[in-house]
Amino acid sequence: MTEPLSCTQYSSLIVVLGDQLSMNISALRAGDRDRDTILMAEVMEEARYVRHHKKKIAFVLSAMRHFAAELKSDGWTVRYVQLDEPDNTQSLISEIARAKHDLRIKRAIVTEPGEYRLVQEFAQCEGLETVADDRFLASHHDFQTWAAGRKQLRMEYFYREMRRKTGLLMSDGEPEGGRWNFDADNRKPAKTDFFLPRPLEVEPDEITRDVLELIEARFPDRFGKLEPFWFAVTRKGALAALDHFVEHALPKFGDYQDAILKGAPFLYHSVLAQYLNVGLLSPLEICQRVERTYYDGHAPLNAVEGYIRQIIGWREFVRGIYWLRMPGYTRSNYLSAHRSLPSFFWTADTDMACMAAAIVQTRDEAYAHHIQRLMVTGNFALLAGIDPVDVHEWYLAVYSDAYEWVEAPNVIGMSQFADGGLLASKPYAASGNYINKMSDHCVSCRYDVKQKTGDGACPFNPLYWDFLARNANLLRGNPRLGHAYRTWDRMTQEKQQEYLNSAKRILERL
Ligand code: FAD
Ligand code: DLZ
Ligand code: SF4
Repeated sequence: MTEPLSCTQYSSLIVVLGDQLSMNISALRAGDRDRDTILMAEVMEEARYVRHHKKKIAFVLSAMRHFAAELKSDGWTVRYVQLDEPDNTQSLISEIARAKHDLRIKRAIVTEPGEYRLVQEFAQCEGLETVADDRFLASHHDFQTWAAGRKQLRMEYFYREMRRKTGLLMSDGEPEGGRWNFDADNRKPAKTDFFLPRPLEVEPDEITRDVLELIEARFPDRFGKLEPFWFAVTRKGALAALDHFVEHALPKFGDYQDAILKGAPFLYHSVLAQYLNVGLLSPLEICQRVERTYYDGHAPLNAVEGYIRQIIGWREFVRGIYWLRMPGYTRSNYLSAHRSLPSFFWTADTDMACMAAAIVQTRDEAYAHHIQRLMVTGNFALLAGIDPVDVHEWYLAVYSDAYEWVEAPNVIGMSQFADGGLLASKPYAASGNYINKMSDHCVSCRYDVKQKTGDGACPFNPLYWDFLARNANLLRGNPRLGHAYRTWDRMTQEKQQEYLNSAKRILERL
């Protein structure tokens, strides 16, 4: 005889992951707060699939604990499994199974995870339904439709669609100010006498202090400095960080978004990606808040347009590319780069001042701004021919905002050109001259940025030409590299050989 169905057998388990901390997330909308139970689980498997920075793990766990408390005070029943609980099975799949068994629930619902590996794992899980993650402006279907039949996928055109769709900075169907993109006004190098705002810093409360203790005890050998820990861990805190950015940094965001300045890890950047990527803020609310400052006369159009483009343009575009090309995208290696990641990416033990600064700041803050990621550490890895898988794993581990859907296209596509130009129209390769123009690091570097070859030369100089020569068969035809290859071709053979010999010595020392 079968047992009569108890009331709980009709209820559902609503699974909320560590980067799904939004009160209106689709899985919660599909649930019933009077009948269903929410599951949130801290598990080693999520902390282990790459060796995340201590601050990143602390941020996610503390934000999860705060979110669970908010759900409870909102009337939900929450089963929250802490990392150190003795019965914790330490994987999401097995925690879902354990909760279903304990609560005698047959059906579980989760919003689609942001990483392909979990989508695959969840697909094997009986009785687990996935609902779309609609916290983005473009659904998978929207992006596929946009991409279908296009020879080239370029962010700029996708971005225009998103402007039209959202109405952001649109006036009578035309872009505000008569242009879609004001980047030409946005390439100023920073100056040392700037007054520089810092992002909003939040004092850790008791919940966060408990998490910090846990992380120090359980992950003592992980990369990264845990304290001072100042990230916001609630929606309220994240909204305050948004207000702070808009008031103090946004007006100069555009002018200096490509600059690098010693001792200024944040410059005029927003430092909001970690909040946005776990769902404490939504892309549209950020953009609407930022847009308002333009119409209120508080920030210029080049700053506001530039900022909105990063979110409704780049962020949505890279997500589209990720889901379009997974699985397989993270193993792309168009340039056949196979060198291992040098250990100084973890220790910062290098005489290259720009690299050391970016890595130290990454260790201390779990943050580096876009140009450091792209034109310093990323550029070095590209020029040195580091295996894109190594580079991808490093970036996924070290930044508090890193999740594969956004990190991988930026690393594999934009920074390492490992997808052969699907995402970027040319490799972001540059010699020391670019870093010198945009930063103040070179003046105090052991290397001479003006010296082209030899022991004291800035390593980016010979590596740049070595990169172009090494990959000529794949890159020479790229129209955006025409000028560089013409310069290379005009050099004497002796000069070319000097570059190649210098680069060889640097690469051997790695
Ligand atoms: P801001 O400079 O203030 O920019 C505003 C917002 O725009 C960001 O918060 C972010 O949400 C969005 N944004 C800007 N550029 C991009 C971009 N290229 N792709 C997606 N969103 C963008 N971003 C991540 O969120 N996670 C990552 O793991 C990540 N890895 C990166 C790796 C490399 C090699 C590169 C070149 C870029 C990477 N980015 C990543 C994009 C960008 O560098 C970060 O979003 C940004 O530095 C986060 O700091 P911020 O919040 O101060 O951004
Ligand atoms: C990043 C992270 C970490 C460190 N820990 C957890 C965790 O214990 N539990 C959880 O639900 N999520 C965690 N996350 C976020 C997940 O890794 C993230 O949801 C997936 O990578 C999908 O994007
Ligand atoms: Fe970096 Fe070269 Fe400048 Fe040194 S000289 S800071 S290595 S670009």
